[in-house]
Amino acid sequence: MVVLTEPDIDHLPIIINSCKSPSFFNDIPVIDLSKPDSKNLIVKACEEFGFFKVVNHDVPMEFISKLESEAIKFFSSPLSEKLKAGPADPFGYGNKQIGQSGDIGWVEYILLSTNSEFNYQKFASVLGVNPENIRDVVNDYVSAVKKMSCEILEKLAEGLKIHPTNVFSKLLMDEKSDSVFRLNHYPPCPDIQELNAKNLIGFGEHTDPQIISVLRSNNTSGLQILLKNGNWFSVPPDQNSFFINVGDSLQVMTNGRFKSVKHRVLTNSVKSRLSMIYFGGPPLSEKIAPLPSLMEGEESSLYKEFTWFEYKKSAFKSRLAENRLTLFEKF
Ligand code: GA4
Repeated sequence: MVVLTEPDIDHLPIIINSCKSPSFFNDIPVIDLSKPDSKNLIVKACEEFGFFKVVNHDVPMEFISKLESEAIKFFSSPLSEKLKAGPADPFGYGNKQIGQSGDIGWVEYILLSTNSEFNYQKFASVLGVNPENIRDVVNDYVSAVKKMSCEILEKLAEGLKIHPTNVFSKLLMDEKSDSVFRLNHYPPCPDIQELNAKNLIGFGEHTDPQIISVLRSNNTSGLQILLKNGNWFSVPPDQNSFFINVGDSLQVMTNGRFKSVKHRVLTNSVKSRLSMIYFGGPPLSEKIAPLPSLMEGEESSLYKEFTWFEYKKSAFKSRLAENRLTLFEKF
């Protein structure tokens, strides 16, 4: 797929040299959603890594493949057409520019709000189809992934012995849930070989601001996570499974017991990577604070009180790599 504008390598401060290739993270927790012990394993994975892989999910393969083929068609369109679906401010088509504060990466994407019709018109006009067609394809996928996310969050609450168990999932189920959906395409960048480098930053290191993120990608590697020991590890790709991240909001709601995981994506010189990510967020007016039922004894909240609207407003002004929660920490 020929898609991005010419790489302006000299201006990409983002080359990662081949000597430092991180190892594959082979001990990634794998949660089989059909197993009764999954609730405890989810809690353990969130405590240890803020990250895990889910198998035996009920998301129909048909929804995944339909969305993937529409995404491939979209990203294969001429750049001049794709740009008509932009700029991403924050929703729409974006090319190399991430967010509004000057971050760049070797990536093109579509960012959609899960409850706005306007998105689909932009997307559909590039594909030359009716907005309803594309909306149905996205909705089928997002609804199934949202259902799975709620199942995971309910198991999580059960594992934490919190009642009622819909304390997290109700935020995603709320009709005002402020959730986002993103399609990322990382085209190969052959030019980096000339520079003796193997990889380029596709999407720079960051944590996700929401409660939970659910990622599915094709079989191209690139995703890396930062472990507590300070080392980056590559996540082996698996197109039949989902990868789950703890977001900043879940970190706060568990008073830091779970940590939102830092992650990034590297682009290579040969294979293109396509990922679809659902970011489950609360309604804008929701107060984000540690759950009283999770506070033990004299434990006090590590965070000042804030609403999701306040957090999101400050997050969207920040640089990608920033620790966005610092502003809201008490100590
Ligand atoms: C990271 C998670 C989601 O992709 C996203 C991103 C958002 C954007 O692409 O506009 C942000 C980033 C993300 C966090 C900091 C700000 C906002 C880019 C950026 C520099 C859609 C989100 O919700 O936050």
